[in-house]
Amino acid sequence: MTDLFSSAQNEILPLIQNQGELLCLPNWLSREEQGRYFSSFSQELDWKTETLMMAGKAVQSPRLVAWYGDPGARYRYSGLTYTALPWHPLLSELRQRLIQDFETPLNSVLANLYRNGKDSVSWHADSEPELGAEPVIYSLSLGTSRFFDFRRISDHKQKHRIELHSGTLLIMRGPFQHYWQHQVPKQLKIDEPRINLTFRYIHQDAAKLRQDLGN
Ligand SMILES: O=C(O)CCC(=O)C(=O)O
Repeated sequence: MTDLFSSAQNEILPLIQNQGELLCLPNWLSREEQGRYFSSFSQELDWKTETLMMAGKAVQSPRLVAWYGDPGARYRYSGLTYTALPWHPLLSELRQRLIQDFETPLNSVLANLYRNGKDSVSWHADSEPELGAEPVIYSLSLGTSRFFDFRRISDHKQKHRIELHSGTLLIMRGPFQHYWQHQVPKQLKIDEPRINLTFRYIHQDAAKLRQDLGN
């Protein structure tokens, strides 16, 4: 496992050419902004445990989630359909900033709350059909630092680790989700919380079709 960002903490790094790009922008938010957003989101978002289907069994996710977006934004994940809540004003503010900075359409955000190091998200790719062929995911970290691992789908030995600090914006784009899975592993010594916001563009027609087909 290599730490790809150890030598260049303040640069934008296109890491994996031809297999998607992972760009890391440390300090995308100032310290004051990080504190303000973290405290509002931890208190004001509608945090819930997610029920995931694993090998035919319903299990509770080891983190809390909240899903916000434009009216009608639906997302199907692990056998369940989520309907977005109306935008929280500060999520909307961040979305506008991303749209302006990156000239990209965004209509929803999945928020994750890792209450401490026992919370995690296991290996997956953000490859649901409603995200489109080459989704661009804008992933913003707030609160305590956590590891973010990614590995090649066709060869799990090709595995890398970066550490995401508060205020960092990570962008996954191009065919990244086709070639790589990612996870936030448990870090049992950590007691502090972290919030992650993944802003996305959901193609509504694909989401509706999938819901109608029940898959
Ligand atoms: O918390 C993170 O940095 C990643 C979250 C994630 O993988 C997801 O929401 O799909």
